[in-house]
Amino acid sequence: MTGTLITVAPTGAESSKAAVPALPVTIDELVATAKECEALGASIVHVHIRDDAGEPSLDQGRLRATVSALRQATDLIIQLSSGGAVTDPEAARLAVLDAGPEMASCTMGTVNFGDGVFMNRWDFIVDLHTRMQERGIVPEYEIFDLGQLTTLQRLLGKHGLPFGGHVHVDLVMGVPGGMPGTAAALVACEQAIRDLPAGTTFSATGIGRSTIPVMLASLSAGGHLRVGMEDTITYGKGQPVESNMQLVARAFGFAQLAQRPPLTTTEARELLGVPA
Ligand code: KMH
Ligand code: ZN
Repeated sequence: MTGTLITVAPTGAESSKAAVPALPVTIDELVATAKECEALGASIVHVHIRDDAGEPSLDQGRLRATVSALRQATDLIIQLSSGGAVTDPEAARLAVLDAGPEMASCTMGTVNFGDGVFMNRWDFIVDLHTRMQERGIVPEYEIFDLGQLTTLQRLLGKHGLPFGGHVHVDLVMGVPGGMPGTAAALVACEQAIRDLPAGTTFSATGIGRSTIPVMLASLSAGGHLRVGMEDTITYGKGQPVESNMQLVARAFGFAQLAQRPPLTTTEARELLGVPA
């Protein structure tokens, strides 16, 4: 087994700064967080941005400024979210690719998302995948439910491999409306991933209290880790997360225990087919 890819997802689109004061929402906060998480073993940063009021945003100028600031300050692989918030229109989500990230997320289907609906029509998925192929952006295929792996198989069969040729998926488990964050569900996904192109890799994240079971199951099954305050704002019972660094440090410790130490950013680029 290889070492462990650690992705940090520091902000997301769901929590408010008022409710979670430690959430990084400004560019300066995001860059400071990214630098510290890189030093602790993260190799990818999954980015959602906020506006001046701290609300989720897909503003093109701010996306570009964020990519540039992260690139200057870190060697992390910059992965922009094309998922945004459940209220974001498709055109704005497609335009995220114009900001020039190395990677972007690409969700494989519609899913109930708490009280909302995270819409991902087939034609929209094809559009995202094709534009990423054309622009040299490596996708991370986001999987919220088992059947979305079948959709990915169909996508690759009809529209070809992603830029770089390597397929990497992220299992987002425990969203109310999606698959549960359990070892059993993770193993079912790992079995289905065997039907994808040889060498396909996966990472996994468990929302809320499923974060630890999913981390342990993923490491055991040969998968990688995504952690961060996008997914987890409670460190343990009655204990709010203090910072993204606290979550990356825990993931680092688990990876060491599993004898799969974190990959460097250079190793992560090699694994994922992201140009240096
Ligand atoms: N915020 C969710 C609605 C992604 O980043 O691509 C979608 C999401 C997935 O977080
Ligand atoms: Zn996201």
